Amino acid sequence: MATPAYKLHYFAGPGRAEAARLLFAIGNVPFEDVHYTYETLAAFKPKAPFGQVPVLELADGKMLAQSGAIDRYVAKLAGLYPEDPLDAARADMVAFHMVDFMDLFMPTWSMAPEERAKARQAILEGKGKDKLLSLSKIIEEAEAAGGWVAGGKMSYADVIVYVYLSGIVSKRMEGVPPNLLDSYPVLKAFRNKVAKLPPVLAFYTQHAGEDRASFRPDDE
Ligand SMILES: N[C@@H](CCC(=O)N[C@@H](CS)C(=O)NCC(=O)O)C(=O)O
Repeated sequence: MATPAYKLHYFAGPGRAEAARLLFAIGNVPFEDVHYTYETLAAFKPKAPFGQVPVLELADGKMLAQSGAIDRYVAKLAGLYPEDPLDAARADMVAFHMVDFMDLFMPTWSMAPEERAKARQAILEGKGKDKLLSLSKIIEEAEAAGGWVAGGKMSYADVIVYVYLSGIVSKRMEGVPPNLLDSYPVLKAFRNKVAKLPPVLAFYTQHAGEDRASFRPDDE
C-alpha cells in the first residue's frame, strides 16, 4: 500500500484532531494518524509551527498547525467545504461557535477534580447553556431547510457540531452529565443523525474505546 500523503500528529484521544480524522475518513482520503503522549511530544514540538498539536504534515514535509485551519483544509480535500462563499461563511460561523463553546471549558482542565466538576456545572448553567441554546436554534433552522448547517448539504460544519457535542458528554468531561443533551432535544437528534451516517458509524467501529463511546448513537 502506498504511503499516505498526510500525517496527522496528535495525542491518541479525540480532542482537537478528531474532526480532521473524521473528515479524512468520510472523504476516503488516506492519512497516517501519528500519536504522542505528553512525554513523546517533546521531541516533535520543535517541528510544529507553534510548538503544539494537532499538526498536519504534508507529503513535502510542510507542517500545518491550528485545528481550525487543518479542519478547513481537510474539509476541502474531502469535498466537505461549501463552494458558495456565503455557505462557506455560514459553515465557518457554526464551526467557530463550537470552538467558542469548548473554549469555555479550557480553564477547568488545570483545576482540582472537585473544583473542576463544580466549574463545569456552572458553565453549563451559564454561558455554556446560552451557546447550546443558540446552536439549537441554528440546527432547528438547518433541519427545516434540508437538514444541514450550510448550503442544503452536509459540510464540515455538521461534522464539527457532531464531534464537539459528542466530546462534551465523553468520559473525560467529568462534571458534565452524560445525559446533558436530553435538555437540548434538537441537538441530541442532530448528533444521533450524524452518528448514524455509515462512514461515521464505520469510523467509530474501527476506533472503539471508552474515550469514544459517547461518539456512538445513543440507542445502541
Ligand atoms: N489553537 C490551537 C491550540 C492547540 C493546543 O492547545 N494544543 C494542545 C493539545 S489540545 C497542545 O499541543 N498541548 C501541548 C503543549 O502545549 O505543550 C489549535 O486549535 O490547534
